[in-house]
Amino acid sequence: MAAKIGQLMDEKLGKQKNDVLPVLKDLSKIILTEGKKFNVCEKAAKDLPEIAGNALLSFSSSGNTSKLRPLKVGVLFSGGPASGGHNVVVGLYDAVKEMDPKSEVIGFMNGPDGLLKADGKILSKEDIDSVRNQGGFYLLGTSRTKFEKESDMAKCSETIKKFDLDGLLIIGGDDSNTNAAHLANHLKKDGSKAVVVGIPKTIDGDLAYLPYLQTSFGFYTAAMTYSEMVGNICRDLPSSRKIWHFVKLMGRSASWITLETAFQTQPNVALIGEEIKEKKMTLSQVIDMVADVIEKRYKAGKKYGIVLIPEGIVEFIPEIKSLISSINKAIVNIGNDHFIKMHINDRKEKVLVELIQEHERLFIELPHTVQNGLLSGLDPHGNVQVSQIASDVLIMDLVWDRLSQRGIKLTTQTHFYGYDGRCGYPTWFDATYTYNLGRAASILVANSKAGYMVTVNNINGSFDKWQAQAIPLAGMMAVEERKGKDCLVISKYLVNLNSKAFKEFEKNRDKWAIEDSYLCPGPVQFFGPDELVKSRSITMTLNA
Ligand code: FBP
Repeated sequence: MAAKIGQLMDEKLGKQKNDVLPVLKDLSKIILTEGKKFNVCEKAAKDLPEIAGNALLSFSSSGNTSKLRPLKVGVLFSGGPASGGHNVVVGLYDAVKEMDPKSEVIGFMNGPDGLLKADGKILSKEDIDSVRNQGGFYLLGTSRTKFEKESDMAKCSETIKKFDLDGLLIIGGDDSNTNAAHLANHLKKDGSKAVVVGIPKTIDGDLAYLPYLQTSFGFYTAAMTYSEMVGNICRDLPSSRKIWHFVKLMGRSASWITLETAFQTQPNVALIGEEIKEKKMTLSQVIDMVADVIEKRYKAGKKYGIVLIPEGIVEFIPEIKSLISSINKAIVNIGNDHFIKMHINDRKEKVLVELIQEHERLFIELPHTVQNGLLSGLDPHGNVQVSQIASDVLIMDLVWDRLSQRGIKLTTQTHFYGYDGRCGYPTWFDATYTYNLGRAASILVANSKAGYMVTVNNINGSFDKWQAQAIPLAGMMAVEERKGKDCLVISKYLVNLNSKAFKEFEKNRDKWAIEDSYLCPGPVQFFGPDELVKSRSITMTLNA
């Protein structure tokens, strides 16, 4: 039988050595230097006193060699998978084994659950070799469990003691790194020798803290995977010339993925949730905006095109956000466990009774698939599951109705590119970024630095200019209202209308709307010329 490409790719990528930042090559020579002290908000100073005084750390080479001790480091994935996660573990493993072959990396199974249940295993060389440069989180699995109660913290401490850990890497997004900060503080207060290091992950791109953290890993690979699929549609459009495609792209809140995919493919319309919110646009205005572009193209003889819709759009449209919040409250009143066991018609009936008239009217006008999505129950954080809401169908149906009123009939199709893009082979950028994050994290553990997120900065520049850094987690935190309570969290990095990336999009979108300026980037590249292989996201590069 002919070789299977999947097997060849796994083998070839598994053998591919990762580029190492010059400063991280000889681990025995690295020194950490304290820089800027971060201002922490009042609540962070009060709730996280053990780590609130941390200053920015930069990595440099001292010239002198020091003896490194064997380390035991735990690692877990938290939240949605993102390409590059395995390479954090690989980078960590290679580094601690270089420090001392007796070092061990303990992987906790199924995310934070594994830490709570002390379900960890020592990772072998075979484990590591099997995931080098591979997408997904399948080595360990993941979950969205939070450490919310004091008893959770105590369980984590016990596990850490049981495995005699010097450190723990939490690979996650904003919520997981919020968890990491609290656990770091708890362990330090307890006098534990183990330090917690946060690793910035999420395909959504909403974990950044400029100028210190320019992007989370996984974002670029996901955006490029979606761009490949959108680009293929873009090639179909002027070929078959008959369909309007409505494509929903993942990204729970932020519209970064949609913006990046827009740069990569130049679609006719890309809706940006943050713009809709800032301009306080109603659902009807959003529908008009899309319908106007379609009508213009229709009059120019073009009955085809593509609209990109961020997954989180519904939460940016004020009246829908308010409806979601009422449904959220209604489900809490009914009891989520009871609610999800009910038949969909009964769920609808129960919820409608709880809604005010204005929300009831809006709900009834929504397409059935959207109604069902809104009634799919709450996620583990107690929120309506936005990814279950068919916002592509919502926009498509309403645009279709609006254009019918204008005498225009369309052929339409919806798509949801979500889980399809989270676990692809990492781009060179994500593979390299994460490998170096893992290596840099080992140095924080070796130096007992608690309460930091490790980053690599200047990543918009050439590889030799990249710089390893560690940012104080407490300094990244702010107070936000969550479920009616003031909580200390890492704020989401949303698309800012004054950012260079958004301005660039704004400058081009009218042209993309009418002309066929489509681009088709093709698959993620790992081998070939540097300008393809070593590419980075346009949004991150502009905003840097
Ligand atoms: P993280 O923020 O945990 O990285 O997850 C992001 C994401 O992929 C979103 O884009 C999406 O809305 C969500 O996860 C889906 O979550 P789940 O895997 O739990 O369905």
